[in-house]
Amino acid sequence: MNEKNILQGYEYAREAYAAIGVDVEAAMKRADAVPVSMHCWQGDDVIGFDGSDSLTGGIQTTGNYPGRARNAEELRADIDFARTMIPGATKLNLHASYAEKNGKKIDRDAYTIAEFQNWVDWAKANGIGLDFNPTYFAHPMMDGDLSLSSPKENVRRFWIEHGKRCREIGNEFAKQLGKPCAINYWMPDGMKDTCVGTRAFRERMIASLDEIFADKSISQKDVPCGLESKLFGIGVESFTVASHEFSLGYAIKNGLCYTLDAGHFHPTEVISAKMSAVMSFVDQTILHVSRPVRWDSDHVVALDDELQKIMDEIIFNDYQDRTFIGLDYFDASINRIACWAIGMRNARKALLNACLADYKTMQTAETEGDYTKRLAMLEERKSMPAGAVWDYYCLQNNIPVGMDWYKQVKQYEADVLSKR
Ligand code: RNT
Ligand code: ZN
Repeated sequence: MNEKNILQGYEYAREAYAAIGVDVEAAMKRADAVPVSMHCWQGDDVIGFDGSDSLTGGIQTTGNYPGRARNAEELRADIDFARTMIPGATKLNLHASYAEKNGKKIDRDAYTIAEFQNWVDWAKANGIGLDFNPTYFAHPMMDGDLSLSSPKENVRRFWIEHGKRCREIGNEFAKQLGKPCAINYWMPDGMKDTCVGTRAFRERMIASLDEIFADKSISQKDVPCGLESKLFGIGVESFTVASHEFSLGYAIKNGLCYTLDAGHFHPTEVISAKMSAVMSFVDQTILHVSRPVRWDSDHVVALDDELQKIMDEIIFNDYQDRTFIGLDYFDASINRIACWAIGMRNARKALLNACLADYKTMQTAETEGDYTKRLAMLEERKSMPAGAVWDYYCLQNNIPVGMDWYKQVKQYEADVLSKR
């Protein structure tokens, strides 16, 4: 689209929003400042670089589109390129399995900042913060799909040490980058078939977590840690140790964050409906914005009603300083860099659209019991020219408008990805 048309569209949009009392410049500024954490694992099908060649833990990447990043250099180059198509405050969400061991014989229970220093240097050069995740899957020390709750003492010990190392590493990230490092603890622990000793698994999980979070010299302010719940995984269908009630309960009791993943509930449940309930009892939440299609399929985040509702909940309730927004999906059936561009742009579009809503007037109508006005405003909002504001916002930030980014992805595919 040419610049003249974008500017004309923006003029019209600015006036249309001004007519309903919305300051478009202020909305763009507010949306722009909210960080969205981009998940590194979309770029290589969640394989990582610390020795595994397949995925376990009940999660699955499907598809075999060419061009997967095979090492940290390739992944960083792909992320650099993806970021040229994504406006706004961005963080990178790293998994411990993306350690660079440089030939050193070292395992996950002993990782230090040294294995991640390249990532920190890269983040520093790009002026962005890092978030982090211990990797409790795809490793020979997993006891099937059990880690922190395994009946085997040596298995638990290994993974407890891993959990501790990750807090230490996250603390270093925060120190070196001057930005908090949110760490998400997700353990796939569970059973394919009926568990008859559920209490023991949960007690072992609690004891392990207690050890991991015992060191209070690492502050929840610099290194906010969260527990992610899950309903079930592939091959882990009947029992999940860190279920919703378990993870939320542990988080509340121990002053941790709770992590809501959009794909980790029954198909008719949505996390947008849970956010203010959870926020009533925890200081902060981590979000894994994903798109479950019939199951926890981790499809690329689309600009659908639920994504909009998630962002509305954050903005309308003023939760942006208490919510760590991250994306979590992995699609290997289409261009992986396009997956990042599409999902991240959608998250940012929904954020911008939330900031463009005249929600204060709607809230007043609601308080006054004028539900007719509330619905009328909600519906009129859907055909407001938010797209024209988005295009202008991208233009201003030197980010491709419309399908322009796709041409660049195809070029990168021809020049870089096809040669892998
Ligand atoms: C799995 C969880 C978890 C992972 C990532 C890779 O169901 O959602 O967050 O997707 O940690
Ligand atoms: Zn998740």
